[in-house]
Amino acid sequence: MFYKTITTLFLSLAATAGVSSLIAFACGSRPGADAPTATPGTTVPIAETIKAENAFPKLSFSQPVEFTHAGDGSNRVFVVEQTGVIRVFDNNAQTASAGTYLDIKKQVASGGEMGLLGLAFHPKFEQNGYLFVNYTKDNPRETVISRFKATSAGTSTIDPATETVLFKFRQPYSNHNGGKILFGPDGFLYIATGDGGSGGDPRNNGQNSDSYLGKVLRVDVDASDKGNYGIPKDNPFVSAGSGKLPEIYAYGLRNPWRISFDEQGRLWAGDVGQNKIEEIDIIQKGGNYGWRLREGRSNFNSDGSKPDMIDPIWQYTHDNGDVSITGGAVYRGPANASLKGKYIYADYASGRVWALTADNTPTGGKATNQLLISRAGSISAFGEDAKNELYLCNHSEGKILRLSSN
Ligand SMILES: [Ca+2]
Repeated sequence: MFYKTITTLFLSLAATAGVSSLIAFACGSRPGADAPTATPGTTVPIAETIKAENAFPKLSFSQPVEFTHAGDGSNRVFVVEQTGVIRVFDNNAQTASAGTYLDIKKQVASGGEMGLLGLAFHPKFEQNGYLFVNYTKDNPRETVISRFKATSAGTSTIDPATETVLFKFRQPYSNHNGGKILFGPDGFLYIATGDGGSGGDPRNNGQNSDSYLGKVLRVDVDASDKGNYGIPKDNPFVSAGSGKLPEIYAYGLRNPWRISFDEQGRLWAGDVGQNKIEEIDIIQKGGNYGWRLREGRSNFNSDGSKPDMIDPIWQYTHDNGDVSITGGAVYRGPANASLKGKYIYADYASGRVWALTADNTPTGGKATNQLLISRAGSISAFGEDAKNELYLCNHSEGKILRLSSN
C-alpha cells in the first residue's frame, strides 16, 4: 500500500510537474520528501570520523518522523510515528519497551507525505499538561493543528478525547504538507506548512498572503482572540488588512518540512526543492523566501515581479543523487564537541549528513559545508533530548540514531 501511494504520488507529480526520474522513489518516500533530481559547492569531509549509531538498539518504530522531550525533568523522550501514534520511553540506551502515549490513528490520514507529522510540548507542560500536534486528515483533506491534555505531567497515556482543535486548513493535494511545529524562545508556536502540493505550486500559494500554505506560521497558544489561540501582536500582517492572514510569520516556502531554533534564537529551515535545488534558510519575520518565483538562488516561475526575496544561506543541487533535504538543527549537545555550533542536516534520498558552519549574524553570513556521513539511511527528522543531544530518525528502518565521534 505504501508503495502504491508512492507510485500514485509519482504519477500525479510527473503529470503536473514533468518529473523526470524515478530515483527518489526507488529510495522510498517520507512526508516532507519529494521527487528527484546538487552544487556541493565547497563541501569538504570533516577531519575526524563521525558515525551514526543506533541510540536505542532494543526499540523499533513505525516510520518515525519526530523525536522530542517534554521539558518536564522526567528523562522521557517521545517518538512520533507517521501513522498517528506517539511513543514514550525512558531516555536510556538499554530501554527495552516504548509505550503508546497517544494514539490518534482513527482521525489521521497517513501515507506518502500525509500523517501525524509534528509534536510540541507546551513550555509549561509540567504545569498545564498541554501538548500540540500537526496532522493531516481526509474528508475533507486538511491539516489540523490540535492541542491535547495530559491529566498530569507524569501520566503515561493521553486520552484522545482531550483534543481541542486550534485551527485547520485545506490541503489541495496530498503532498507538501509541511509538518514541524515547535515553540520559539518567545513562547509562541511556530508551524511549518508546505505549498499544498502537486508540483510547481500551481496556485502560487507560497507568494499569496491569503493562504496558509507555503509559510511559517506563528500563533499564541495562550491567547484566545482567534478562538482557541491568538495572534502575536508583532506578526507581520497583523495590521495589514486586505485579507492577509495574521498567522503568517514568513512566506515563499515550498515544503519546509523541518524547522528548528538555535541557541541565539535564529529559526532554521530546510526547504525541499522542486526538480533541481534543495535549500537551507534562516527565517526572518516577514521574510519572502522566493518560492515559486525562485528555486534556491535560481529563477523558477518568475512572473516579472521583483519582490524583496531572501536567498538561502546554503543550497545543493540534485546532480549527485541528493534530492530531498531534511532540515536539522544547530548542534548543542554534550557528546560531540567538534560539531558544536554547526547546523546538522541530511538528504532523505542519499542518506548523506552534513554540517554547515555559519557566523553568528542574523543571516549567518557566508556558510561553509562539511560532509559528515555518506550513508546514514532515510533520515526523516532530527530532534533533541532534554540535554540537547541530537538524534536522527531513520524513517524506513524505524530506528533512532545519534552521532558519535572517535
Ligand atoms: Ca527559497
